[in-house]
Amino acid sequence: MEKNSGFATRQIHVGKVDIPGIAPLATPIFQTSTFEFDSTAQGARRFSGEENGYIYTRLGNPNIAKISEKLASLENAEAGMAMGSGMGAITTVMWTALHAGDHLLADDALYGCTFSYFTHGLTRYGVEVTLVNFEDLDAVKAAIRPNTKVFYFETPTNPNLKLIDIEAVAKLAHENCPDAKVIVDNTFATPYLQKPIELGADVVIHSATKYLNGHGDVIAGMAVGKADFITECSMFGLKDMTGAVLGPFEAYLIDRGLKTLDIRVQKHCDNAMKIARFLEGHPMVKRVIYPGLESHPRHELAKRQMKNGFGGIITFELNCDRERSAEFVNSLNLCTIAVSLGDAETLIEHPATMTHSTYTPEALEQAKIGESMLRLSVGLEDADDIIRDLDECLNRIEK
Ligand code: LCS
Repeated sequence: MEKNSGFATRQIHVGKVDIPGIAPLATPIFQTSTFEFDSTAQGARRFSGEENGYIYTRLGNPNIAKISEKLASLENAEAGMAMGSGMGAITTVMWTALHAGDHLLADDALYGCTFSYFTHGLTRYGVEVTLVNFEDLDAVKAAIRPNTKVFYFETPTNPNLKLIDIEAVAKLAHENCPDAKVIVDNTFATPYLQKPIELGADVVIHSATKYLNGHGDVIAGMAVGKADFITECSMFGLKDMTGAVLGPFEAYLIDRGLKTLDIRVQKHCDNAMKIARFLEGHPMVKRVIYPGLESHPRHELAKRQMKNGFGGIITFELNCDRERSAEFVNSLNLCTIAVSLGDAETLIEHPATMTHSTYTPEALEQAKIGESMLRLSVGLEDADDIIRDLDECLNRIEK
């Protein structure tokens, strides 16, 4: 494969594992916990790093190495790694980047368990944590401390689809804190829509459970960045701190999912655009948040920062009380009530009582995560069928 191959070619071909004498098209699953050494001397050489080669699956495995190299290529990063969940990726990276006494500055709208890990977890180990609205660069600047070591945010944010200007935050962070890391959770956008490393971020994190795998059958996490830092995350953060290793079978499924990432995400975006417009025009809908709509407060940033489309997630609020809003959700047929996102099936959930139930009412208010917001992860079904389901159930509660 040529070095300058396009995205689609790379999502299929990067990281090919050669097995002399067999040459299978698909990479077999290396379902093994450990690897044989031909002698004690070879074992010692592998452990000391004198000789390359596999040792033990927590330290490396061909299926995991393949998807790590592939995602690094798709994100235009030097190196990548995979972990047993998105939370495993976040904890591994943060426990590598931060020490007691350091300060973490993060956006206030985060996936609920990330919020909980930062505010209840890291603070127990002497890390100072401040959450501010990263849309407001003056607020970010004012919150910087001499010990700020990590700037962390999602964009678009879960669940309220706030957009953070990656380039502007990275510039501000690096100018004011030269040794701090800018870490972006790119789960909602995927590298097909947005490449934070090209915009100045140091590390990109994914819940690979979502679009990267795309089929709702795997829990996984990934991270990419500079080779030195990813090696430290791998050989200290993952190996010694979290042990959040990904299984070879899960890595195989992610490799398979990645082969169709661009066409899946494109269809999620096309469907979401149609559905967002439908919702915006329905009298029972009070507000629709979707980066592709002109009504999104940062639509211009979305056009600049996200390529090919605006993602598959729509957040909306209805013109009714919580009880009728729940009635609407409960009556849906095609749309399934479930957390997670980025799957072939359209999923709907209520963030305030589900994915973001870790937030206090005050923190929800600060992060502008409305108690009545519904989050729709638009699937790959026919957009007209999803719209029909939403329309029938909206009309039913309107009466
Ligand atoms: N980052 C983001 C932006 C997420 O949405 C999630 C999970 C994670 C990290 C953690 O990844 P995991 O450990 O689950 O692989 N988000 C979920 C959600 O919104 N619904 O269910 C899970």
